[in-house]
Amino acid sequence: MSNEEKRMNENAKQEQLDSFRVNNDGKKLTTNQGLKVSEDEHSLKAGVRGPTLMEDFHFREKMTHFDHERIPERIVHARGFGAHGYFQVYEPLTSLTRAKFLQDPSVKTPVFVRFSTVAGSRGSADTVRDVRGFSTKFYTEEGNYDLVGNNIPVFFIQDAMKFPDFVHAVKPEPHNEVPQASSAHDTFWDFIANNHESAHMMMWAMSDRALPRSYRMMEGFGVHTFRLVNEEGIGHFVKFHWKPVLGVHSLVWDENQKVAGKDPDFHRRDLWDAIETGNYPEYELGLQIIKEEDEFSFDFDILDPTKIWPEEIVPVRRVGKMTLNRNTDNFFAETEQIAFHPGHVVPGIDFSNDPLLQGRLFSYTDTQISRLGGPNFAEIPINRPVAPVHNNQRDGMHRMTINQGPVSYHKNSIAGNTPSPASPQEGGYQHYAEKVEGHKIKARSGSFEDFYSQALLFWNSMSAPEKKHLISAFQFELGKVQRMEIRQQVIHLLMNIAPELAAAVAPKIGVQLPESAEHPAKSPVIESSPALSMANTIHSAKTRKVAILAGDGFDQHAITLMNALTEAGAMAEVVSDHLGPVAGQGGVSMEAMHTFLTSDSLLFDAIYVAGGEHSVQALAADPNAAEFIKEAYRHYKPIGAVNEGVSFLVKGLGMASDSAAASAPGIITAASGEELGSFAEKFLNAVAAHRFWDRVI
Ligand code: HDD
Repeated sequence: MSNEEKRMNENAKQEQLDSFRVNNDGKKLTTNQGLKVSEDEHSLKAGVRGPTLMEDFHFREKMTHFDHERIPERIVHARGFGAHGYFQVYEPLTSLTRAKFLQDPSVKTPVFVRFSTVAGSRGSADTVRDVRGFSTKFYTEEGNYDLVGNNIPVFFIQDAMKFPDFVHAVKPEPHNEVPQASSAHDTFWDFIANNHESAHMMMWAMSDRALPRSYRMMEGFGVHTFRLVNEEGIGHFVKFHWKPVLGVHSLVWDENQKVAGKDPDFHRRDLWDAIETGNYPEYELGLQIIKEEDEFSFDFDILDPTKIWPEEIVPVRRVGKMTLNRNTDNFFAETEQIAFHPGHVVPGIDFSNDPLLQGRLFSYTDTQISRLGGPNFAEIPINRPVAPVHNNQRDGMHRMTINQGPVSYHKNSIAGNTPSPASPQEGGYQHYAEKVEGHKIKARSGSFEDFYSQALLFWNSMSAPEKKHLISAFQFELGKVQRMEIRQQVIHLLMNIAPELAAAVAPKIGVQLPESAEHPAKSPVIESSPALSMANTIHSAKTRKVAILAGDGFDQHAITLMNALTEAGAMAEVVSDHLGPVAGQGGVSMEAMHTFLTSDSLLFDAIYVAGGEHSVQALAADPNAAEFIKEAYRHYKPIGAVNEGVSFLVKGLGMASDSAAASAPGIITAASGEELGSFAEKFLNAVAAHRFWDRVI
């Protein structure tokens, strides 16, 4: 198969990467020059106790390489995790776009996705309150297309000119580099207080959306308005969405903070494990489309990146699905070296005049040049398109290709004027011929000035528990702000959005509640948007992690439940007082992967306490076992127990009786034959419900 034919294939990218993959298993150790070395533990010395000799080229090479192993981390989104997969469109989108990868449902376009946090450094914890990056590189037959988005559909600022200011404010403060990966500090809130265009985004960032349960359970958004252009040159405004098949789910704040200590790699481990176990993460691609002639039909400016297009007004059409099915071979080579750029487009996808987007188009190449060490980063294996590359660019640091012949300029006669530009019919990219007129001016359109109404729409759309979480997020974050004036200013901002919210936060952070709002929010375009609330998402037990608490002597119901969980696609893992086989009644056995010391309730979605007198005695002997239940209860998670396990649960939670436990939300117990018969179904329903917010904590 020629290279040109290969690129049509779902595995085209993997086949290309194969030629760069190296496996050292069973091989002899060599230098970078291919020379076999006979010794790798001692430097060459003049006498065993004598000085090391300069001529030890192996030592010099090994040490020099080590000395230069680090590259600058990304200025934002430094911590991330990636995986390979593919994308398939459901039906041809010919009427909207000429992009080839959006035409043929039988074509699987290879992708690489990188998820990230924004503010923290490369070694920071996964579970912090932050926006998550959601970047996708489609290796299409027409070249790479990058959709560089976030898990929140709006942004903090409206013009890229302010991006360095915003990032300086949210990053650790420069004098002492504190705090790490957190917006709960003075400079961030000082920025918010003085830049009210952030109001809407700040509501999202304080909501549970900023605490995802898993990268597999987050939405993704292209944020900006882009353009789709069809074969006839007709354009439509578009917003891109990723909709996770498992629904959108979050952790609770207390859990989020503690997981950062118990397992700082929580999200990357979750994604890695899901792919390794064949539970491939899936996301549907959604499009919101606005016709060119309707550009001014809305009470928000469609170019403003701090605004959503409410889904109830502009519905999301699901047009395809992305599946992530392969982990990386090497984190650095793939996840760290991948370089995204919102300006990597293919014919049929174009830009809008969103001033944030336009500024991004400059920043991404610029940053890769210092991060990846020169202008040839597109030649790094993970960044190479599967489409062939032919141009007159030459030389520079780390050039990989060997371009033949004397011609490196256009126009030429030596090579018959090739490589030659392609006409649009031949696949050449043609910019959308938008007519623009205007005076040069450093200013912002008045149509971008409504900062509060969509922030209010977001507030109005939250369920009661989500509102409660938002209030405590503001109390926490502002509670960490040292300067009283900043806390006060933010309350003035909240008054503009929702006085009810301001009133709930002000007394807890020691500032005055103003009598009225300075700029009360206009009524939002619709009263509330159900699509914004996570209460309305998909609920499923699939891939949920259930801890089976059991010691030797557990009763056989645990096996029945494990089977039911596995059948429903949930993940059951045994936690015991010892690792290895745990012996149950009647000769059954389960394998404990964790002990109460090596694991924690925080790392599971639900808990089941097995029956069996000896088993329960073993649990009672370890105070950490009772902690499992208490913590799960405080985090609103489902807890199940059967037979003798019920009394362990009742005692652990300090409840008055078995019946009090059985009537508490999200607690499923069974002791009689009939109850045991229906337990698995009830417990699975509880696992699928995820959290029981009406529980009294
Ligand atoms: Fe950005 C990285 C998403 C605004 C400048 N950005 C970066 C990444 C994501 C986003 C997901 C990580 C890519 C990866 O995984 O490697 N950025 C966004 C979104 C924005 C946004 C959704 C607003 C809608 N960004 C934005 C602006 C600028 C930048 C306004 C500057 C003008 N972003 C960068 C950057 C980064 C970056 C400095 C750092 C590392 C990189 O590009 O490759 O160029």
